Amino acid sequence: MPFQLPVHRVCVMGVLNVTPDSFSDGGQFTDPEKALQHARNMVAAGADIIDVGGESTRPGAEPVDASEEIRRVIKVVTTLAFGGIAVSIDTSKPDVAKACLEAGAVAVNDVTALRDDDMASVCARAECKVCLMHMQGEPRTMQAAPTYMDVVLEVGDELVAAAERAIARGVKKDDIWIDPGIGFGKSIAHNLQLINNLGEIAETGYPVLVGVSRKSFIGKLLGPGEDPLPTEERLEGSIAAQVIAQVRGAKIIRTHDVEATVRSARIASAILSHR
Ligand code: HH2
Repeated sequence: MPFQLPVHRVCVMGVLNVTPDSFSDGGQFTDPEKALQHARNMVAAGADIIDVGGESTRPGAEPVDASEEIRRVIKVVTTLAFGGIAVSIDTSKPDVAKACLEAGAVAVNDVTALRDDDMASVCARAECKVCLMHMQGEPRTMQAAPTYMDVVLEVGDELVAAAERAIARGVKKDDIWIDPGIGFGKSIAHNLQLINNLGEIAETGYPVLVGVSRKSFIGKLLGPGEDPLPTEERLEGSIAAQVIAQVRGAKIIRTHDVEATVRSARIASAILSHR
């Protein structure tokens, strides 16, 4: 069954990292049974789709090869998909995407916006949803000195160009989501500008996905002092950022904290529906 976004509310994407080193939940779900239980809990709390990741993208993370990434994710993807849960695979590697789509995943979430040429044909063949995320540089070095003349304009233009490249390679326009890539080659000010001006990116017509959950700009803004607030204390900050993103037109919210996200999104929607 092709995955469809809900019509009258935002779509909530629950994050499931089966990695040893993800920035906020690394090592918690490397045991497939624990991962499956966590995914089921997120669905029970209202997640529409589960984003399974087998390689951390945090700055400085060790890259893994495709066979190790497949080994990490495949049992979880297969079991969830077989159980009727919509699964997205968070990968930049065509072999990983292909294995997971064959196992029943309905979406590919690529933080490199299909930089690898083979990704587009894998996605086109599967007719899955494809999330194209913006990143300046690559994870190892992206936070060194992110530079833009006009971050909102440049990110929007580059995402539209990535979407057009994907369409030229056979991906259907209706299957594309775009994502400004909060924290991926962005300073704190860039992140804040992107969230506050998300409407300009939403105007492109592609559904916009936003991932702010527990990200470092929230920790740094909340301090105390020079020390960032730890990841497990970033819920309120994440919700504030998500609600602004929703008000500005985000259609999909990627989150580690599904229940709080679903509840806050419902209240935001209720308010927004009373002009
Ligand atoms: N953020 C992360 C990973 N994948 N995909 C999209 N589309 N948008 C995002 O903002 C995004 C993403 C980073 O978060 P997480 O998966 O929790 O961490 P890690 O990359 O360390 O596994």
